[in-house]
Amino acid sequence: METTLVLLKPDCVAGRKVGEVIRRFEEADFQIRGCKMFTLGGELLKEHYGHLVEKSFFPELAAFMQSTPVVALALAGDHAVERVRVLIGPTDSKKADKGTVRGDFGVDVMVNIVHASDSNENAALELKRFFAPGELFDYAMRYTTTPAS
Ligand code: 3AN
Repeated sequence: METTLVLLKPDCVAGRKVGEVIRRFEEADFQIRGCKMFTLGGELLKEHYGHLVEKSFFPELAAFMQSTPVVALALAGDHAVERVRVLIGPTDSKKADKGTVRGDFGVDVMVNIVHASDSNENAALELKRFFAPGELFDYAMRYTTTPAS
């Protein structure tokens, strides 16, 4: 079991795809361990995109990421880091297959619906970045979701 960090970006939130994207993750057997909505502050954004601050497109990326609140998810499941990346498709939405989240809803490399951790090391860092310890939950299924007949 692994836990990975997913951010639902402004195009996902403003485009009302939050429910659909979360449905896909749940259907793929991921358990939501954490979920919160917030606006990305400048410091947090620079920390998260530290490897991109020097890039010419960073101001555009920052403006996009701060244009609406985002939703952070902590998703647990078998090989969660790799399986979530497969489910969302490659960074460039134009190169993503139909049936992947980015292939179905993304526009390009920036407007690409979601961010997801790309390694276990980064998942650990990113979960810590976006969730306080008390905001991550461990729980088991105790009630059925199938209505009694
Ligand atoms: P991923 O999010 O798939 O791990 P990274 O780490 O290469 O991809 O890029 C981080 C984010 O930076 C991307 N999700 C995208 O929003 C943005 N980005 C990457 N390349 C560009 C670019 N050429 N122009 C604008 N934004 C970009």
